[in-house]
Amino acid sequence: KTNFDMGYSSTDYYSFGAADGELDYYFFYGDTIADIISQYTALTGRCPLPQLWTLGYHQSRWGYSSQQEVLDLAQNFIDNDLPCDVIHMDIDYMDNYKVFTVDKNRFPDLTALSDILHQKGIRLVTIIDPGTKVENGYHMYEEGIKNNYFAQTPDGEVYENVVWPGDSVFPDYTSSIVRNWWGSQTKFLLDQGISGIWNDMNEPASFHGPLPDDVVFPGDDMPRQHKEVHNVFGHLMAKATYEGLKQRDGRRPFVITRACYAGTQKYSTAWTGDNHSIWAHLQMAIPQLCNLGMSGMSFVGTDVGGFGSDCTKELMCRWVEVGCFSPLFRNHSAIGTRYQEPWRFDQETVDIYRKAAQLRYHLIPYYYDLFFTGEKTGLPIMRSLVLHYEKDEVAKECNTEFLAGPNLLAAPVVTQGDRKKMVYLPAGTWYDYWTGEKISGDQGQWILRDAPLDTCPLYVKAGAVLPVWPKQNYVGEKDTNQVLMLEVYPGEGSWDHFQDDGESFAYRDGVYNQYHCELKDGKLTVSCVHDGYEKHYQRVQVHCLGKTFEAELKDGACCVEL
Ligand code: MIG
Repeated sequence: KTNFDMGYSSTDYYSFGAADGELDYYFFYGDTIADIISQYTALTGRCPLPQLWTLGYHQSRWGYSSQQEVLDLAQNFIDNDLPCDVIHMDIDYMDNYKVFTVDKNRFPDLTALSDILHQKGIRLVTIIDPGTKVENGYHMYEEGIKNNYFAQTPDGEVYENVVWPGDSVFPDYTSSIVRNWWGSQTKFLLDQGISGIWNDMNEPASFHGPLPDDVVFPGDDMPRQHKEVHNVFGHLMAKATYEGLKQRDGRRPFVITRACYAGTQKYSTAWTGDNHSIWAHLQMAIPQLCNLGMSGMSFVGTDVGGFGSDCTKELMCRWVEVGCFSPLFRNHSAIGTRYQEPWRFDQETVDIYRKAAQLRYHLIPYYYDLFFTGEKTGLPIMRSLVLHYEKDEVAKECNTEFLAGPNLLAAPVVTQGDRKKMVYLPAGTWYDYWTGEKISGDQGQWILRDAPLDTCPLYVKAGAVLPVWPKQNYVGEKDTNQVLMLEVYPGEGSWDHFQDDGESFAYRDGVYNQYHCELKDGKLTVSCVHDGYEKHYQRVQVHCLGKTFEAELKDGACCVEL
């Protein structure tokens, strides 16, 4: 049990401590915030490159509860010309909330469902909770009981609490044997075409009060009490899931978890849990996600639109304008609340939603590059201004805007009723993404920008080279390996763009191409500095403030005069 007192008892000092046992201290020294993040993630691990499709749009709700409902949902995205890569299935797909089972009445043929969706470019992710139903004849319960896989009372009985399935037991993920067993269950879902796993309730949550401190996790002959295990329970469940998927599927696993700890970035993405459809929670999303990023968790998102309470049209539009920049882009809402698919509001909402989602798909190659380099540096995708402008006093306090990588600055409206936004631009030259207007300043400056409901003010740094995609409604809809599309903003700068198969671990053995782009003296040069992947771009298409330039790539290189 740990406590942090950050200026509560006194503004003169911070303190932290833990009950029982000794603390291990690690000190990081560096000149910049980026240095410190790099060192911290060298110790705790870095977010691995995800599969490309995971950067697309995810639609979720508790609870889509029949095969037909999921099919209709997918069709609505297609009919509304809205991009979508993933549909998440919440607890209602399970038979009586029993993990690694499917309710045959509601989902008579999950394999057929995922096949049909795959043809439309849509994948399924299913939820899994740790709480395992107490029921004789249920394979998870029986195997776990036979092998002592569950947490115990101090007297050595199996510990029970109540969660969704009713009386439930809790797997001991501190044991490598239990993690392997749990991981092996992913086969059941993979065999039915499931593309990723969503881990929920892994604090662990329980309905009849929290697990007592003295519940025992036997481990690999290393019994520990709940009070010692609690903080890493979700982390270890994510690890079990990641490794299970990796062994069986081979591709880069997609896991999303609610509970995590230092280092969970190695195994899983995370969402920020049960927020509400209120403006305060949209406002909070920005510092929350930026702080997670600074703590090594790069691949994170909020429930877009808010989980609890009823979302309004205006809030939905503003939330998607933040969500489209968050690394994990998922709309999710709770049972009993207003439905939150964009067409549940009105046509204007659908159009605004489409604009934001299309922008996201446009920028996926830029995001993918950020993940590619992030695996080496530990730097997050979504960044507080202070990460790049440390000496800027306004940047230190700025929670109403954020950077996506080093070159994009998003200043979304997060206040009800506002149709203008006070935007802070740090020193330097910026371009308005929507109008191309150039704004320069030797010092940071505040500007007032019109921000009608369909517009998230967005700025690009001078010298930026942004790799982009043509319009796609799902990742892989078009062949994007022929033409390298770049959006370029006058100035000096460079960018490294990566091309690989977007799903396997082969990039770790050098199976990727790296194109170094250099922008200087009105010229853009592109050169392939690592040639390891069989597909190569044939041409480069450069967009620069309304003008388009095309060039052939010869031996992976070209030079474009702008
Ligand atoms: O007790 O699975 O945070 O995303 O929809 C609620 C149902 C359990 C909590 C998760 C939420 C999910 C819900 N779960």
